Amino acid sequence: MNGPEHTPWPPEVAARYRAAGHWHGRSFGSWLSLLAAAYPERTAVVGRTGETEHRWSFAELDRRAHRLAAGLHGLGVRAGDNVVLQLPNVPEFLPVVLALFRAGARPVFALPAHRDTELRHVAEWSQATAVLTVDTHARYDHGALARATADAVSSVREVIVLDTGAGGSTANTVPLSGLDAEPLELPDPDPEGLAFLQLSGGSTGLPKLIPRTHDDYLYSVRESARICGLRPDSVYLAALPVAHNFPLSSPGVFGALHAGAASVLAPAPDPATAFALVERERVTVTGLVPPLAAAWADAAGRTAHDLSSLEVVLVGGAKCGPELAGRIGPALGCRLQQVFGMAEGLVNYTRLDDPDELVLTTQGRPISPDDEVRVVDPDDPAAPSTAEVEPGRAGALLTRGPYTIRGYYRAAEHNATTFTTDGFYRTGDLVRRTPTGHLEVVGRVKEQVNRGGEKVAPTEVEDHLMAHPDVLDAAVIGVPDTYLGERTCAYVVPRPGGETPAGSVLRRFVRERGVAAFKIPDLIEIVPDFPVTGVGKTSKRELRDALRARATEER
Ligand code: OOB
Repeated sequence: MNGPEHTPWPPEVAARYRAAGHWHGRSFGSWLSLLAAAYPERTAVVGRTGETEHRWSFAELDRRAHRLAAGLHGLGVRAGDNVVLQLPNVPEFLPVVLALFRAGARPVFALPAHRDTELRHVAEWSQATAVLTVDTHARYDHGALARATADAVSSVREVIVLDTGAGGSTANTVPLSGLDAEPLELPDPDPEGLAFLQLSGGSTGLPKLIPRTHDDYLYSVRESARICGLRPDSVYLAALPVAHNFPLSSPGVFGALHAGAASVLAPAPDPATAFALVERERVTVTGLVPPLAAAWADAAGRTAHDLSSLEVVLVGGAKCGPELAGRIGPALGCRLQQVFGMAEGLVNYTRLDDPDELVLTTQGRPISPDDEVRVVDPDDPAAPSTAEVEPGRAGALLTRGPYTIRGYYRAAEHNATTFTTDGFYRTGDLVRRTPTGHLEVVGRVKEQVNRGGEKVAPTEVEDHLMAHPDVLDAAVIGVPDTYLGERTCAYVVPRPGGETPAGSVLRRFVRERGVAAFKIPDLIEIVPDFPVTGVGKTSKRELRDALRARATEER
């Protein structure tokens, strides 16, 4: 853990973004005040907490965020504090996040799927002073998880729990409902300062923290709302876990707020749950990962629910190929918008008026005219950021711009390789650029498995497997999967002279170490050794290529 919290843009670049009108110099708190003044009576958020249905107007959301900010302040939460947030799709998510912004505290957006190792890691790395969570969600006791995190990480002083009536551990925790106090005048945070930390999908080890500022994120929110055609009478359905960058801001619940539109928080993204909400709330727009889009498209033909309000469905997080892309619009009676984004910044959208050819075959083009995109030779890691491959050829995508970070949070060493010296982020994605500036994602150079939008860092899973006493070595790779696009396969070399562990034993072992379920290997193959392709030590990349070739042969 070293290096600065946030690598600022060079002053002359920041001045350019301000002059161009990208950065407004406004914090999220003052943004909400403006929205509440502009749309006081309009519905901002609809959702369910346990058995209770909530429907809050912009004025009510603003009021709650003010009172909660004062309550958090009363508890000792201060400007500059990091607060690990683990909430499912409950309506409280929005007032909580906006209250933290108002208090100048920074939410660290954990996903509901994260477990002990991830929570402990992010709490430690961010030196969080509090964890804010839900009592029980999907039969898992998040109160107990938060308490265990606080016990393990000395910076964490408070555990705050939203009571949904689902039970679970609340010993030594503060009820969220108790943080309700008369609004205070709190100093407005610096718009160019840190607003929150997102978790990276990661390709090496545990997730990195992504520091986003008020100015940079609000720019991407405003432009996303515009590019996705949101209006005050739009209704956005947050089907995916709302703390993820896609349903948060692409255009997401923040984009909906910006447009004066309502956000409906779905407790689960399956067609049965979501279609009922689409019909009841007259949902106009939502965002889905490709496997869900496929499930929705399949289910649409059989449903009795009225989906006619749907206008736009965004699909992204993982590659949506032309075949699936072609099915979505006709099946759901809406326009498809592809989105290729990353929590580090850059977001690409196909535009609503793009020709079908581009919408079906590309993942969109950048939000901003000031997003700089370079497509470079992937085999030359030292390639200067200006040496680009020939037009139309695939290459590694580098980017910098008004809402793309210049460095991860306190990760100087990692930053030195993930960013070029002139500030470009190495996305690790392989893309081809069309003459129109649209990007087609054709692969990846980073060590990552994209499991239907959920990102798995192979080394993280390998480390868990190698902690087992009977495991000598492990290598995790992605193998093609018709539903998820890819799923994980762990190749495991047993320790000589020991027991050969069964796959089910290893899966349970990894689960019990406390990791998100999507990281538990889908397949486990026990192998006597790893194929060696050269002389001496096999590189990870060669190993993966050899295993992938073998997996393909065996299919
Ligand atoms: C989104 O964000 P992250 O941070 O979970 O993951 C980013 C990575 C990208 O670097 C790329 O490898 C992959 O996810 N990805 C796609 C994709 N969208 C994301 N790969 C192929 N096709 C796509 N359409 O996943 C994210 C953030 C904001 C909006 C949408 C997705």
